[in-house]
Amino acid sequence: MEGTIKRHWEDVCNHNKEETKILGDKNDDPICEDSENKFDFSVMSYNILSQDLLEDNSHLYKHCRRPVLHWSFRFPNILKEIKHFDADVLCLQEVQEDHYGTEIRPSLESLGYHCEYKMRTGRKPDGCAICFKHSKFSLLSVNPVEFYRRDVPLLDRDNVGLVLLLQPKIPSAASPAICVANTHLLYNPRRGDIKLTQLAMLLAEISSVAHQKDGSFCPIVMCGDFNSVPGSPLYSFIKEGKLNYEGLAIGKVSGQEQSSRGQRILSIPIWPPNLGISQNCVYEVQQVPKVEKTDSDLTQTQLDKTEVLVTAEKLSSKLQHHFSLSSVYSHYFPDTGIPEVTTCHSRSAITVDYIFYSAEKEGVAGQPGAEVALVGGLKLLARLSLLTEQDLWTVNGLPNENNSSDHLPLLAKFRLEL
Ligand code: KL2
Repeated sequence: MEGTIKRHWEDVCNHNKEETKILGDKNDDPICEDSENKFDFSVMSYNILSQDLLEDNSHLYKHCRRPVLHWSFRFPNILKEIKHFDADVLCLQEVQEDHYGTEIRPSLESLGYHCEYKMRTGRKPDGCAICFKHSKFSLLSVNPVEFYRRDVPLLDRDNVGLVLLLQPKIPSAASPAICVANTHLLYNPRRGDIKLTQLAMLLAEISSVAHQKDGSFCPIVMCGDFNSVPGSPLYSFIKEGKLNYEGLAIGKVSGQEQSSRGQRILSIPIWPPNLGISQNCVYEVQQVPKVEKTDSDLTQTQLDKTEVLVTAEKLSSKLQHHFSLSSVYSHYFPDTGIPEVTTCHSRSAITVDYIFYSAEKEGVAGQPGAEVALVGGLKLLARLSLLTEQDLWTVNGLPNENNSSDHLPLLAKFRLEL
């Protein structure tokens, strides 16, 4: 027997730390001050380890007892975990298509989830799913993203993303929509150029989905396995909203591996103009207006947009995006400085999975004690604590008897103030 690992809900509001055994108490909502006009919801991000990928990369799982690696053993555990945590939104990665059709989707539907799925391209076995509780949201739009592009030689990998626009179900008040994105970026530690471009494509799609009439964005939750570690250039770009990649080796983008022997430097720009995505990670106005129209038919706005395309995209090594994203996790244990890990097998134990969210901005008005204006965004109420590599090796690493993926599920509770 391998024993169980303890994860507890960290109450981000009042820092009350309460230990609950894994698969322990169900109703352990954080005790934050109660607000009337609010919508609370929880999100899980979980790479469930596709069985085909497990078998293709079996050298990573030599530390495991054979029986714990069978899908017939793993799936009931994964389902039990999902059922226990009972999140309102699930962002799952490495969801194998055959298992999705026969077991995963039917099981989740019977738990009250609506499921959307985007399979990887190029005959890959798995994909990303976003599932949400019928009782909490209605579906406004489904927006799959394929990172493979026949017309862009750089983009020859089959990774995907999925972006949903969800409407909170609230009896009385009006609520903005919530944009939920899920992805599994390229693994290859040496190809940071591809990873950054995949990320830019996902951000562009999120921009177009989360865009509101007044020019602002609705609240965003962006989950996934980004195959990049905390503090890496790719991670910093997500959090800071900007990145100057001049002179950066492609193997340094994700921080998965130390060595960068003989590595190419990122080219400027990283992706070609025909991708149709600007250095600000938004879709470019594609078409210069048709020739049948005379110049006098063009509005000033159209001309301005064309102008922007020509002038603003000079060879710059700077990327930007328009969101202000925070990470649910802080990636290190505050008392010891030891790293949290989200994946652990015989070759590595690192953080590569994240839940990013648009944080509520606190616009403080003038003097101390003045009313704090809370605008847009989400408030993080709580998160399920992660573990150290050492914690995980005390239960024989991942997957083990009780934890049936080589990743841990990440969980957050959010509040939308209305
Ligand atoms: O790191 V992962 O596992 O997010 O948990 O994402 C990829 C890897 C996943 C999808 O491609 O398969 C795993 N060495 C180690 N792991 C690999 C390799 C490899 N060469 N190729 C794929 N994966």
